[in-house]
Amino acid sequence: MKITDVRVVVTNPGRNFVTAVVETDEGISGLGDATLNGRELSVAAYLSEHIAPMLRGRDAFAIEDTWQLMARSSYWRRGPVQTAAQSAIDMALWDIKGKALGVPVYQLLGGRCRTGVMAYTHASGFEISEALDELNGFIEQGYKAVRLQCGVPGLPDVYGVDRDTSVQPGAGFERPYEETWDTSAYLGIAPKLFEAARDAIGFGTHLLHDVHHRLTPAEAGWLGKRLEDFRLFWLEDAVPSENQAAYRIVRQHTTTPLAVGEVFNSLADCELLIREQLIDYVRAAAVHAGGLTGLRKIAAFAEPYLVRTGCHGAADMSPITMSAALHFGVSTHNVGIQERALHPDAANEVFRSTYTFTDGYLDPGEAPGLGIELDEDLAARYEFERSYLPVARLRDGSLTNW
Ligand code: GCO
Ligand code: MG
Repeated sequence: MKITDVRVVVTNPGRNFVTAVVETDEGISGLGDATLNGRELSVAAYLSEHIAPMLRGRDAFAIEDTWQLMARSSYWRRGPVQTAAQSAIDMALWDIKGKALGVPVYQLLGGRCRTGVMAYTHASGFEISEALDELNGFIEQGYKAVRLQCGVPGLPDVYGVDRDTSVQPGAGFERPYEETWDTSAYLGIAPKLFEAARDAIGFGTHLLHDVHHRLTPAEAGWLGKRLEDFRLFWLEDAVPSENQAAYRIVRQHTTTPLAVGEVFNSLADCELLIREQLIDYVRAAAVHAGGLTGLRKIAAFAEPYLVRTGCHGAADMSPITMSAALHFGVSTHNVGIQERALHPDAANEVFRSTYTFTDGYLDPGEAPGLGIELDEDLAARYEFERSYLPVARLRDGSLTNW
């Protein structure tokens, strides 16, 4: 079976998504997610200008070889744009192979080794009481794990709080929206949030928390230590991970489990973190870490170091990435958890999926391939809208990580 074309579909059913549609001479096509939030069109151009011409005429079943070709032929390897394009093609080729052989992709990855993938979703509120109300609502819906965020006194906007995360942040802004960040105020409130949560719900539900790359190693060690008694499932992105060795400091100071990696593009980004067992969960996602092939390489490396996966599952990746994560999730032994943020209804109409959520666990379903259908006519009705993620400034006006 030969690849005849790679088409790129850009659509905005509530938020922007970029999809690669790989076509073959046997009439089977495959779908891959190429969405890079805030820089979407760079990947669309990379795919149509640089990847599509190279792939026409190639064997659609040669997934590993095509993956290597995309990585090595770029010479300037890795990076989010190149990797998102590579990831989309990789997912689409797994989708094609599953459809051609009449099996769900998880069968190609080794078959089931668990009955479902535990999901976590996001509860938040500016006030701790509001966050706890949301938390209780998700527990009633069956969630076994919930990420919990609350407002920071004195700050009008805080990452992860009271935003409808299904819609595009910053949509309609000509420039990135600017927030203010205050580490000291945050460190004052975060332990209170988890103390209140454990008082309210006990220890029957896993709690997670995302610091979103904001702290120094010493601050992160302090926070992790303060949170130990509340037994978090994980503390995410406590410090920026460009300096992987910085996690040695965090690790020395706390036994709170650590998760990193939604921005990783390759094993090289987390090799030291995993090899020195500085983290407990790697957050790499199929769309940004080389597709299913890239994700599997990271997971296989992590397994003997007892590092598990917890793939990024924010709403800014399309349902194709979620489906890929679930095929990976039921067939890969060291999968720990899967993030689940709901997509807007319009996105679920454009991308019709077969995955299900039952009593806290996600399942990819039994449809051949990835189990996603793209309604291209409907997609064409939702035009791309340029938007930016926010940025943050400290009180002295200098930029910091958002
Ligand atoms: C998460 C992430 C997201 C990111 C977003 C950026 O843990 O889900 O931190 O909320 O901010 O994916 O595009
Ligand atoms: Mg995160």
